Amino acid sequence: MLTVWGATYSVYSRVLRLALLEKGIAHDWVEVDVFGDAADQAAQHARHPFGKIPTLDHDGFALYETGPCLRYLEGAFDGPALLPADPRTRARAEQIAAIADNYGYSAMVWGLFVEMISKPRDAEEPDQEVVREAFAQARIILDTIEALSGDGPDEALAGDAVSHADLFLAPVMAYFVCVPPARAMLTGYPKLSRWWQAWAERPSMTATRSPLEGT
Ligand SMILES: N[C@@H](CCC(=O)N[C@@H](CS)C(=O)NCC(=O)O)C(=O)O
Repeated sequence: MLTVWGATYSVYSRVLRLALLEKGIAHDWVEVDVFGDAADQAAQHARHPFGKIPTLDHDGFALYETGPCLRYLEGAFDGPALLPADPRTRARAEQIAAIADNYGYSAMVWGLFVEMISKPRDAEEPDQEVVREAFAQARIILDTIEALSGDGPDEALAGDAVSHADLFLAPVMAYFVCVPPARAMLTGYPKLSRWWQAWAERPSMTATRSPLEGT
């Protein structure tokens, strides 16, 4: 029995859900709102000392932090491999995943989507300094991933098949492209543009669409 606690608006929850869907792993999904609901926040703190989502429980084995959760699924379940076998290709996949995790989430989601889409939606002014810095970071991230990505199929940034690289970047990119100048920036990156076209229509992505996108 596998249970996952997360939110449909959450980037990291979506990364984990993409892995579950891509591997075809049956699970129970429990929606928790760690930003707006005090009871959910308290309950999530009991599962995760920092109160973050997602968390999982597999037959009594409790785990948090998205990277380790994905690596656990890789070892504990059947289904398509989401990490390449070749050590260098695997390292590349994990490197791109780490770039999306460590730099992409803060710049492309918080620095651009939240500042330029969420805040104006809530009648708040974006912080122009944060936006300027986030665009500069996004440029580095896109330059770097375009250069690191291989020449495999459109949906795979590393190797010949979908990997953790794609799973970590796709939910970040889904928010990034909601920002019109960010979407325009993406057109300057041929591999990443083809990759995003493939991922935007991928069944695991359309099944996990965030309620905050496209409104
Ligand atoms: N390092 C964590 C990051 C998870 C994370 O930041 N999740 C966000 C939602 S996408 C969250 O729970 N934020 C709530 C908060 O910061 O209070 C992981 O890999 O799972």
